[in-house]
Amino acid sequence: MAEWFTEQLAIVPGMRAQIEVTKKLASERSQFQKLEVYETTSLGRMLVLDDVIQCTEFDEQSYHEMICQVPLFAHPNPQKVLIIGGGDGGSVRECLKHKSVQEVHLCEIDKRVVDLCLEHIPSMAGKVTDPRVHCHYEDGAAWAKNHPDTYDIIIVDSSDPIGPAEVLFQFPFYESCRNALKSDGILATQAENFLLHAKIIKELLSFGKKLFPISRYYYTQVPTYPGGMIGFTFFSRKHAHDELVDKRFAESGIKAEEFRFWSVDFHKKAFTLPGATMRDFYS
Ligand code: SPM
Repeated sequence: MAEWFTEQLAIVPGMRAQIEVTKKLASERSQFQKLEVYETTSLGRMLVLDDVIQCTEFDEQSYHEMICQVPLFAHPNPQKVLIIGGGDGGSVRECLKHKSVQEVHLCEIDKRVVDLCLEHIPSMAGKVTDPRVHCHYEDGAAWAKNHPDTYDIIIVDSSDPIGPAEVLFQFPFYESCRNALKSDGILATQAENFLLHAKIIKELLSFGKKLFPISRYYYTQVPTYPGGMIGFTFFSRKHAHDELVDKRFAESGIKAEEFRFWSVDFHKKAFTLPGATMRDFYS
């Protein structure tokens, strides 16, 4: 019998979202957080961590394609990628679309996220067992700090800045990520909703400005997140987001049909924000 899952927005008091669910496929508490997987009425399977919707099969591609493909197509030759968080495997799947990528290091603090998603949402997690993927069940902040000058791309595929992910929204972590990148490396991070969380985003952009020559914010639509959209920081040591994308896509051998959301055009336009937000973030 159908029931409603409700997400109460911790950082926006008085706002909530509801999704109708038909079955609870998994529910447990790990050392780090509460984990749940649901079958929904019309949005496929859904992963929920600490009562916050992380992804549904309906629109997870929008989030994962955009957090991964934008830095990957902005880089001249991405070979070694670090994903911090991302235990659901959606970002791993996206990185492996690139033949140039030789190694993906998935640093997820909670192994149970990976296990549950492999079992219940294989459309998203199935590529985690690929031989190019190396799983490290460790603290991502410590991992970045201990691996200087190592990665072409770092993707911080985190939950919200409450609970285990809080440290991933603080300056020392961004400094470690900058140092863990090679000299032309790119960092993309989950960076919330530009209308609901402008204060958090401005703080992240201020970290970026101190550490990187290129510091930008872009976004995409995810209807199943309260607010309907989510954004990302794009911090680059050398190349701008739109400098190489046409050439890189043309030469990648990847077909446009492999993406539901990402395209060269969408990549470029995702950085365009409303006028007031542009002034607020960049002036
Ligand atoms: N691999 C997918 C992980 C998704 N992580 C981001 C989840 C953000 C959910 N909340 C967004 C809106 C409320 N702050």
